[in-house]
Amino acid sequence: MSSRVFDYIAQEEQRQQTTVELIASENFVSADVLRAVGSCLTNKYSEGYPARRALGNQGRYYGGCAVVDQLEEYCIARWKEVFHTDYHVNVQPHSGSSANLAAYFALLQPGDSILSMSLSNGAHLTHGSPVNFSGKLYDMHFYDVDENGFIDYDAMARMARTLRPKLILAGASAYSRIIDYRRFADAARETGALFMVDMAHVAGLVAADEHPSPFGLADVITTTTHKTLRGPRGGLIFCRPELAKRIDSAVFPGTQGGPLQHVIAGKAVAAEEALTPAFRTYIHAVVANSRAMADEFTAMGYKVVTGGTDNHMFLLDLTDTGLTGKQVQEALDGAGITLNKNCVPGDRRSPFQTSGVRIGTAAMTTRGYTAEDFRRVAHRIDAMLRTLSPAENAADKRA
Ligand code: DSN
Repeated sequence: MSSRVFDYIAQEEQRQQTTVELIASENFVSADVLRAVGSCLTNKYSEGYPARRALGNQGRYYGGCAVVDQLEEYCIARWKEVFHTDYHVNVQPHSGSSANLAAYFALLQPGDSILSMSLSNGAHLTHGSPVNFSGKLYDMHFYDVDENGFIDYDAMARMARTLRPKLILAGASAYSRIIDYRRFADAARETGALFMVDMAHVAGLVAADEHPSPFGLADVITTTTHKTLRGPRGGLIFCRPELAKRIDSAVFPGTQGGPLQHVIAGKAVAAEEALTPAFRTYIHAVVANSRAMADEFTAMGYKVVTGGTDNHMFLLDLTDTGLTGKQVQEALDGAGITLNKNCVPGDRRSPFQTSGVRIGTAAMTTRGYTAEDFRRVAHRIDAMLRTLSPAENAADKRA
């Protein structure tokens, strides 16, 4: 037995239990999710899919899959229920990035054009970063936010008309407002593009009806399961039934081998939990807490990007303070408050420094924090920021 490894786990458990966790993409799973992910299912190989004649798949490539076949079907059925959808569901992606890779692989050829949100203003690495497979394999074009930080839907639609992209992508890692999926769907329909949504950040809100749903509008929807959905680290893909075979083939054998049945079990538990009234209450509190904290910062004179939030997170724009996001992240780390630096719209500092920080309420709401607790943390952050001196020439530094 490796006491070293279990020491590290104990240390991390202690860190998680004693810090204020404000990273917008993190959460704390239930004991049942942990139990499923730590189960004997990790021992099982099950390349392929539970045999379904309707999809023309051949079943598994290994024996002994009778139980995991039922488990995977059960997981699929629960996620359909969570999102009230008859879209096809693939529960095998190992992560959100794997889900996006498979979705592109299913729908596009290398060199095809994608219209996606600009990376510096809130999109994810897999939405076309030049250092990511998405930016290397596809012809990426980016729509942006307006001067107030809101998605510029008119400009996006104009770009779609000019570019006629093969795919329009909606979704973000650092956008605090409702995303109007209908505007994207209209642009896609008008220009003959496929429409894909990466709802990783807001999936829990969609499940609890706190954010408009992309189902019925998008051709393909990807998500992670570990953010606001509060499940294990992993991905899911939903698609219109006519795309099912392409999506399944793109996941396996296209981009992955054996699925992680222990994680699929954790995803199934998370879906069961997302179906409970308690989950709706939780997500409602996440959004209310995010609003309360953003409003408290505004009241203290800070600039919140877009002036507020509709979801589980917001961006604090530190440009006027002269502080960098990196400086603030590091100082708060030392004070037991965990968040991450983030570019803000029009940021003149590098992504290594940034002029902002991203703050999320999903994890600490799970821990039982109320709006008053989040206001108190806002004041602790303010007190810490007052002790820092503005960085000089931070725009040029690489750290
Ligand atoms: N890296 C994640 C985030 O922090 O938003 C997205 O996958």
